[in-house]
Amino acid sequence: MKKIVKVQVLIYLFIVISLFSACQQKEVLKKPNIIFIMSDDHAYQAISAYGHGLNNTPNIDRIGKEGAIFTHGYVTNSICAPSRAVMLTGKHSFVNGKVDNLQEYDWGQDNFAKQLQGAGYQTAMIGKIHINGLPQGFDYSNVLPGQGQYYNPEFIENGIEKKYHGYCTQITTDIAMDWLTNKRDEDKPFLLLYHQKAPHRTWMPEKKYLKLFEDKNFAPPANFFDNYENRPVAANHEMGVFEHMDLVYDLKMLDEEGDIKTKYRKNAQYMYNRMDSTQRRAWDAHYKPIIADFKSKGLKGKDLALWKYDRYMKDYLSTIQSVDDGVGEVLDYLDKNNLTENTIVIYTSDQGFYLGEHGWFDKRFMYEESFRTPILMRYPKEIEGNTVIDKLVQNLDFAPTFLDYAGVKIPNDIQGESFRKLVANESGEWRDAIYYTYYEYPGEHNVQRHNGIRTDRYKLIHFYYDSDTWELYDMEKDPKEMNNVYNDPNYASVQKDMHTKLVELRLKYGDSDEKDQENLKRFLNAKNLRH
Ligand code: SGN
Ligand code: CA
Repeated sequence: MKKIVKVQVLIYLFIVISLFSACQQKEVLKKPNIIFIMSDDHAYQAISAYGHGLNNTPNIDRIGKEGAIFTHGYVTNSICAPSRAVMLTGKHSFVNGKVDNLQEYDWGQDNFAKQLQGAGYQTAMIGKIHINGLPQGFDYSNVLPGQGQYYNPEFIENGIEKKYHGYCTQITTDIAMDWLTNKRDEDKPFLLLYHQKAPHRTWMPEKKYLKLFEDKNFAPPANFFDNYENRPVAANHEMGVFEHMDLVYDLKMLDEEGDIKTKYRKNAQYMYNRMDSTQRRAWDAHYKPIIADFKSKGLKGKDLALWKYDRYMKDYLSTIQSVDDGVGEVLDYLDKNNLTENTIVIYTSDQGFYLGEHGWFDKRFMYEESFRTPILMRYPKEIEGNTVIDKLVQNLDFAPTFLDYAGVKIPNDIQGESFRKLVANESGEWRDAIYYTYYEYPGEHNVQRHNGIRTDRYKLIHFYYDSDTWELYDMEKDPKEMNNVYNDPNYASVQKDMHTKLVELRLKYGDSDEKDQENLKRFLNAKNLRH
């Protein structure tokens, strides 16, 4: 008798435990999946949902239409690897240590993927990460080494290098689709980082889009011929479409005769040589007539500047079309597999980019076009279609936002804030200013070290190192930042308030001149090691 009771109790216990773990399993499964799409150097001006009229990106736009679009999304440090480190850790560069593209990133530190893994998520990192070492926090990784290549790229799959044949953007999408279709564990919520190399320099289009913009003529923005009055640091740039964009390397004028001799011709030849004969045939069929036409014209001065701008836009925007196609494939997959409802999809870039504003390409400066970054987000369960978020959000906020949705406690040392309440249209407090730092100087494109803050209305920038220059902009009256009012007596009180806020934010985030000196030393060391 006693024995029977014992067995009954055991069976009862077994049932309770099984039910409990089944419930837990269900709870875990209810957690939203997350697809975090990031491209490299994708200017918000080149997403049709932002309304600049340059191109059409129906799939990226769809994310915002069925969810939210952020009009004031910013980075904390407008350069690739640091931006990714901020995104992973939710901490400013001077806290996570990856202050520039050169220094090593410590994968041993915490990141949101590790946290989600711990909470039962299956995690994958696919595409460009631009951080050395095996990505940690991911069950599967297949990433480009460094900047990666547009044609026939190498990838590192779980630590092992492989060469792929084809076009990088499509390959990255194929790997992501393969992971979703064949490697995904349907009993777990998932986190997928699907990160494109495009539209990074040197903007090499996919065969099918080589001619996409050939009938269009792109006129540059109104401040293309900026004279940098009152902005001496900006005047020292090395990122001019006219002065610094390489005809052969950037603009594909690799003539067979070798008449066009430029600084980076060799690099262009290397990238051309990577293509197979079929790829080269398509490439040549497109560019050879353009090269011949260009050589026959002998353009100079303003005409040459306008020609360069037009070619830049044609190539840059073509590479984006392939990125948009990939987004479409992923969204379709979610629809077909009944995953749309429970999956958060974010589209963003590692920073913004200049499309001729101030005469530039590249990024780095705290001026709006590179400080700002596109953010679109869909999560049908909590976000209504066509939501517009105009609050100041930063890439610092991704990590805590994802943890918030996954029901994971946000660690106290994370510096960003979850924007879940913003997109759910809930009222409540939100920050009124954001902090920015940039360090990579002396370096490519010659952008001085600087930091600063932005509020809704104003922006204060401090350039330091071998200059000590302050700039203040009234973003309402001067959205293109052409008029530095730092010394304008009418802005004396604004200037004072902004200084106070800058001190407050530096204190809040733990930045200081001492930290800066340390970072400078480490940067110069890393630079020496490279040379
Ligand atoms: C490369 C580019 C630069 C670019 C940096 C950083 N030159 O060095 O134009 O600013 O990357 O870009 S290139 O000759 O290699 O194309 S980042 O996105 O990786 O930060
Ligand atoms: Ca970038």
